[in-house]
Amino acid sequence: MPLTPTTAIWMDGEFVAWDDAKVHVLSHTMHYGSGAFEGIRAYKTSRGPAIFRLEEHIVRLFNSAKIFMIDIPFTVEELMEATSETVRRNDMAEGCYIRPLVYLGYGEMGLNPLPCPVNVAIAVWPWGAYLGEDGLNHGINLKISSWVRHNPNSMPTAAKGVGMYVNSSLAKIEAIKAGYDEAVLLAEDGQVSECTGENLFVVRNGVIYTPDSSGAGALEGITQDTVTTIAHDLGYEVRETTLVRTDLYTADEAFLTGTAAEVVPVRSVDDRIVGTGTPGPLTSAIQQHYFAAVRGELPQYEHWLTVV
Ligand code: PPE
Repeated sequence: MPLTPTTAIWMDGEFVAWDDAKVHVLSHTMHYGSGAFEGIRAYKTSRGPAIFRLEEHIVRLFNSAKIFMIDIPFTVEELMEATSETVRRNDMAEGCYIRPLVYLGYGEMGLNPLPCPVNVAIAVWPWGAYLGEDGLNHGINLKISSWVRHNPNSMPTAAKGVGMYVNSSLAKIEAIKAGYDEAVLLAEDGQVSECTGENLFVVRNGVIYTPDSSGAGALEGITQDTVTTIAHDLGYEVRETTLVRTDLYTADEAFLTGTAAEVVPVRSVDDRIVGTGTPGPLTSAIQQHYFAAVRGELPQYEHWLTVV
């Protein structure tokens, strides 16, 4: 998806014009991949643009950095304020995607990241349906990847680490080249983990299941948590469990969740049509409530919004 530039990017406490937001080619993260990032969305609400679950995202950024022993030279409060300020400064009245990035900058080479300068940037841009409008409305086609999700002892799967996404990109390439929309990654033991940038849910006999975050190396998704809360509030049972690939083939419904992707129905997995091949009733109800929640239309979820 081509990027639509906005006006200013926050870099280490100052706003820099979009075209001038550059780093040196010898920045450490460019070579070795240590770094952490977040993906957040702001939505248009009746009270102006509001950032969805800002604090949870910034706290996860700090936890990711901690795992990599990167000391962020700002506080959680400072980065929350900087994020709000970036949305305000760029006039994102219609909402936007927000990308905070913690990276190791210029000045040191070699594998020891500890002496490196730590830089932080926050950029915003308008981003439509991540997996396409058609996918959002009618469902997407998934392929189980031949690439295996990280083992938690080779990569810290609880972290949203920059270099870790090479695994996701390889799986994405494979799926797209084979004519699918998105890949499902399995753990080494065959457990369903997640998609390249989304968590997975399946529905069977009215019960909703999602892989538990500890088992299969999936990121603990904030949208996964949002959707679990919404599903409970709608009276549905949600169980964290172990899933294998055939659970996806035979599910009544399946859907993906992520900040960028939002809530996306699954049409098929490895060419097996899921359910009727159209978004199922639970998927549709949850998707509808998710969009109402992020747009500030449901008072019970107001506490998740930070109006900028
Ligand atoms: N798993 C992975 C691997 C992942 O990257 C994401 C977010 C999720 C699950 C869902 O997490 P959450 O956003 O907290 O519900 N993926 C981000 C990156 C997208 C990108 O292309 O970059 C996102 O959705 O912002």
